[in-house]
Amino acid sequence: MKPKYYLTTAISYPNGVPHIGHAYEAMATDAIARFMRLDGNDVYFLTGTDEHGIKMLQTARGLGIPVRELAERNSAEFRAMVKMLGCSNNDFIRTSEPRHYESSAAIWEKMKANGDIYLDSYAGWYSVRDEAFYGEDETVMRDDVRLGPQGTPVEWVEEKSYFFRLSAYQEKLLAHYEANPDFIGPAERRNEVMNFVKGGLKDLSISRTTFDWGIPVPGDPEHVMYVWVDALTNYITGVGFPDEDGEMFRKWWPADLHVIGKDIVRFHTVYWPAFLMSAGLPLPKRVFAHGFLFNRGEKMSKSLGNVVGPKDLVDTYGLDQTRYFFMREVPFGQDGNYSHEAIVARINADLANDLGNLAQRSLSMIAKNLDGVLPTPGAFSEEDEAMLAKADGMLQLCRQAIAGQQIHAALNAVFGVVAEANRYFAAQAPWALRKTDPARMGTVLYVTAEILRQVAILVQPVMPTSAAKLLAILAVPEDARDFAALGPEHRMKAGTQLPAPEAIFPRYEEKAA
Ligand code: ME8
Repeated sequence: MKPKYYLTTAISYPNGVPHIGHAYEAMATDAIARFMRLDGNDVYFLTGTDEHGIKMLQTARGLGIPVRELAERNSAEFRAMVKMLGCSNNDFIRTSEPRHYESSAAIWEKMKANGDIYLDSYAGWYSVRDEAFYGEDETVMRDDVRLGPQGTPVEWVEEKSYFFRLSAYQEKLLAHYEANPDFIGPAERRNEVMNFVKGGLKDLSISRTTFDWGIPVPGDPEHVMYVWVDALTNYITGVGFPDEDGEMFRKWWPADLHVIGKDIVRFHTVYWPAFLMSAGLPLPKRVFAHGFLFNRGEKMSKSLGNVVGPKDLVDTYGLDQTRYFFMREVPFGQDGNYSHEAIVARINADLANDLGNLAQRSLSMIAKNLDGVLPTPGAFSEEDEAMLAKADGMLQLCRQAIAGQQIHAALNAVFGVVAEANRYFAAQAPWALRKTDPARMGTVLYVTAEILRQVAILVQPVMPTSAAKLLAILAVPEDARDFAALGPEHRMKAGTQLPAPEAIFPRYEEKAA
C-alpha cells in the first residue's frame, strides 16, 4: 500500500480573473503534488474557488450582474487557468456546490453541539477586501481612511451575529503548536502566529445578516455563515465530509499540506484548527505559507496597471519555462520579483545553456559517432564515479527539500549537478577522444547520458512536458520514470538504441522591435 498524501491550494475568490499570484500558488502546489506522486505516494490534490461573501457581492453589484453569474464566469477562468498551467489536481471544488452546503452545515452543527456557537451582536471593524474582522488596535488611520493590518480599508459593522468561542481555544492551539513544531511553515510565520495567539483570542463573529450571498446558518436562515467558515470547510468537503465513515474521508483526511499565501495564515492556523478541534475532527498536518510576487518590486494590482496575466506569461515564455522560472527564482516561503529580464536570463542560462546544451552535445555525439546506440562503458574513472555519485545523491537532497516545501532548493540541487556535469563533460572532452580513445569517449558519453536520465526524472514535477521529451530521447520507458528508477541499480542499458535527439530547451530570442 502506498502512503497517502493530501494537499490543497487556497481556494481563490473569483471576483476577478486569475493573476500571477494565483498561478504561482497553483504551479508550486502542483510541483509538490507531482513530486510526491513520483516518489511513490498516493496523492490527492484539491484546488477551487471561494464564491461567497461581501467582496463577491460588491464586485457583482459594481458590474451590474447577478453575483451567481460573476462566480460562474470567473470560476470557469480559474478552472481554465489550472488546466492551462498543466496542474494535476484531482478535483476542482466550488463553494457554491450542493455538496459544500451540506458539508458546511454539518461542521456548523458539530461546533454548535460542542457548545462553541452562541448568538450575540457584533460591533467592530471589517475589511471587505480581506473578508476579515479586526480589533481596533489592529487598525491605523491614514489620510482619513482607517486601514487594517494588511493595508486594506476597514468599515464599521454592527449587526446581530453568531459567535464562535475562539477564546476557549487559545491554550489548546498553543499546545498544538508546541507539540507539532512543523504545523506552520516557514518559521517566521509560526512565530507570528504564536505571538498573535499568546496575545489573547477574542470570540469570532461567524455569521452575517445584512446580505444573503452565503450558506444559510442551520436553523436560522436569516443569517449566512461568515465566508471564512465556509471557505475553510472546502478542504473537508473535497474529501467527502460529512460522510465521515466514507472511504474518501477515511482515506484522505487529515490533509498533509495546505499551501497558502502569507496573507491568510491566521485563518488557516488559528481559526481552522479551532473549528476542527471544536468539531472533533483531526487537524491538517502542515500549513505552509508562500510569499507574495511582485512585478519588478511593485505589488501587482489592477489600479497600478502592472498585472500580467498567467496566460500572457505562458504564451510568451512557454509553460515549463514559466513554471521553472518561478520555482527556481523565488525561495518558496519568501516574497519574490519577476521581470522579463529575469525570466529570459533563467531560460537562457539554466535551461538552454546548462541543461539543453549538455543534452544536445552529448546525445548528438552518440547519434553521429555511434549510430545512436548507447555505448557500453569501460571501467569508470575516479571522475566518472564522483559524477555518478553526485547524480545518485540528488534524490535525497530533493526529498529533504520538498519535505519542507523548499522547491527552489530541490531545483538548486539538481541544477548544481547539471553544472557539475557540464564541467565534467568539458574536462573529459569526449570530442577529442573520438580518434585517440573511442572506448573512453563511449564511457564519458554513457556517464553523461545516465546523469541526464536522472536529472530528467527529477525535473518532471516542475517541467513535466520538457522532462518527458528528454526522457523520450534517452529512450527511458514510461514505466521507468518515477523516483524508484533513480540511483545506481537502475543505470541505463548499454546497447539501447536512442531516437534522434531534438533540442528540448530553445533559447529565448528577443523579437526584433
Ligand atoms: O485569499 N502573490 O483568495 P484570494 C502570491 N479565498 N500569492 C498571492 C498573491 C500574490 N501577489 N495574491 C494572492 C483568498 N495570492 C481566499 C482563500 S482558502 C480557504 C480561502 C494568494 O483569491 C493568496 O495568498 O485572495 C491565497 O493563498 C491565494 O492566492 C488566493 O487568494
